[in-house]
Amino acid sequence: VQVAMHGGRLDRTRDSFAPSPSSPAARKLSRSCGFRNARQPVSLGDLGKRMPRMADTTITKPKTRVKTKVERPRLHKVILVNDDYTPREFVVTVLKGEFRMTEDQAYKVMITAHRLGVCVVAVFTRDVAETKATRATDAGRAKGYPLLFTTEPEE
Ligand code: TYC
Repeated sequence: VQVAMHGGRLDRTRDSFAPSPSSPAARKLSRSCGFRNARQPVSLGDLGKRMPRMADTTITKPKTRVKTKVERPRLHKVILVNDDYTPREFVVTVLKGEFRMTEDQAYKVMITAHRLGVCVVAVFTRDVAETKATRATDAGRAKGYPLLFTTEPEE
C-alpha cells in the first residue's frame, strides 16, 4: 500500500517522479520513517516504525573469548632394568625385536643397563610405552628370565 502525501509536489529527479513532502506533518512523517532524502512513496508498513539509528544501538564486545588449545601428549620412557640372570645376547634380541633397534644400538642399551643398573630404551605415548614394556618383559618370562622393562612419564 502506498500513501500519497497531501500537498506533495511532483519533483523531477534523475529517473523518477515522486511526491515530495511539503507540509510540516508530511516532512515529519517522512523523516521519522527514514525517508528524508527519498523520492519514493512511504509504505504503510513503515509508518509506525522507527528506523534503528547508530546512536540508539550499543554493540558490546564480549569480554571473554574461547581459545582452542592443542597440546602434545606427554611421553613415557621405557626403561630396561638389569638383572644377574638374563643372558646378554637374549636382552639384545628382545631390544631388536620389540624396539626396532640395530645390533649396535641394542648392544649399547644392554651394556649400559648392565653397568649402571638401568637404561632408557626409548620414549612413546603412554599406551605404546606400556604395551612395548609388557611385551618385552613377557618375552623374558616366557624363557624363564627375570628380564624387566618398566615405564615412567617424562618430566
Ligand atoms: N646382567 C646380565 C648378565 O650379565 C645381562 C643383562 C643386561 C640383563 C641388561 C638385563 O637389563 C639387562 N647376563
